[in-house]
Amino acid sequence: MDRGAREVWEVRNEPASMPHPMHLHGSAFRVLSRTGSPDQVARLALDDHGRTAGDLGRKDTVLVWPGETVRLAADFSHPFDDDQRYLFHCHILEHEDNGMMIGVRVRPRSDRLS
Ligand SMILES: [Cu+2]
Repeated sequence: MDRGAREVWEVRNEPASMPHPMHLHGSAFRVLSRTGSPDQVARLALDDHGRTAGDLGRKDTVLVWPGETVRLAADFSHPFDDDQRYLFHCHILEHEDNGMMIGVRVRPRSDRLS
């Protein structure tokens, strides 16, 4: 993607799973919604989007509970004039080491290269 991108990511956790603390290196996001939450999380919701108090504000980590879908607004608009790679991964080391990690490449905006 190009620098300046603002994306919505949807992170889903299987119902028969465990909570995964999903972390984005080097940038931040906002939690837009949390659906499919287990009862103990759903009853903490503060709004119609299922968000809890811990979801408010800029975040670099979000806990995704079993059965949940969490939508994130990721923002890569901060200035940087070269390629930059960001990692998004589960913060549980065994999960990260077994593949719960992706890299996102952000290129300089093409209109700034000339
Ligand atoms: Cu995990």
